[in-house]
Amino acid sequence: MSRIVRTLFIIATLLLCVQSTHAETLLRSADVHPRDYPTVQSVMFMSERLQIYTNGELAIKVYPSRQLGEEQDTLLATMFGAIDINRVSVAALGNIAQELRVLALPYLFTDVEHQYRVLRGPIGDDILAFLEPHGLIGLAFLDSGARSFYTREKPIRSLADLQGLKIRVQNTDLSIQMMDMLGANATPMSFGQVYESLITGVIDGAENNWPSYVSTRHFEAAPYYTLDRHTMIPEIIVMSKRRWLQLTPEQQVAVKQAAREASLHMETLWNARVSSAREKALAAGVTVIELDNKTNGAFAAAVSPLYREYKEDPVIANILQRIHAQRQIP
Ligand code: BDP
Repeated sequence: MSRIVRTLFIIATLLLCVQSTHAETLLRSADVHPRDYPTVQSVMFMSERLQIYTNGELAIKVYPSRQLGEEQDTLLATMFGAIDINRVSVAALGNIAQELRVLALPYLFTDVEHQYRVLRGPIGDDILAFLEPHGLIGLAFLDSGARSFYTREKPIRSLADLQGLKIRVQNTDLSIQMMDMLGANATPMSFGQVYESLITGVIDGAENNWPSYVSTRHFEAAPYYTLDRHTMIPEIIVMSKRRWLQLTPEQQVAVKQAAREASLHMETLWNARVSSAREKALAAGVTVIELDNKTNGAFAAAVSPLYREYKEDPVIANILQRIHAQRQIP
């Protein structure tokens, strides 16, 4: 089924459901991850808070495991108003609101504290606001750790090892450009296709964080995990602006508050999941490779031209400058 047909199908199905249920109290939320994954658990937590704050007027039903489709498809449906809430990777949103690509730039954050200072403060709020002209309300960011490479046949210990490897990337221009600069052969595809592509050898590797690497069982097919941590692209909870405008001002406040609390709760869920995912992978015999400073430096240097290019956009240049100013605790 083509992407457009699939999206129209989702929209039609959901619009039918809207008529037959008490949709004003039940917000539908999409996620590609399974029920026990921290992002799904975090939106479920948001639902609990929301029910409390609205005296049961609003609740969220999460559809996990790509039940409503891949991220790009469900995002379109969210913009149309057929899906109310969506938890996606910020990378997927960079295709819709260009300004958000800034958060997908490699080696942007020095550590997770730097990322929290940016995302939980005024810079984060300004970035969320870029979504509104595109029919989406940015509610909150969620942890997603760092993305690193994993490969099927041989470990990546240096840039030389990466040359010419077919690496699955998220479907964005930025990730394709980044792989080109690193010398890999970028192969964009949706998240749901990666496992089979690894098993069949259509790709040599992919890149993701610990929890995704393990929950998708990619580690079974690609047992070499190189912790180069090239990006720290956060997750995000967005809401359809069409549905948002149907809420009362009090309900809007409650939705934002519940999302903010879900975002803080996610930190605990995330850290626990990173540890358990790592243990599971190690127990299964995954080889973990840490790069030395020199090799890390070579990776970062290879992708640094991206910054020159992105800084040509004055809006992105300004956000970048503000993000860099948060490297040290102000
Ligand atoms: C995971 C994100 C998910 C993305 C996926 C991907 O949580 O939203 O769809 O990466 O690589 O880390 O597509």
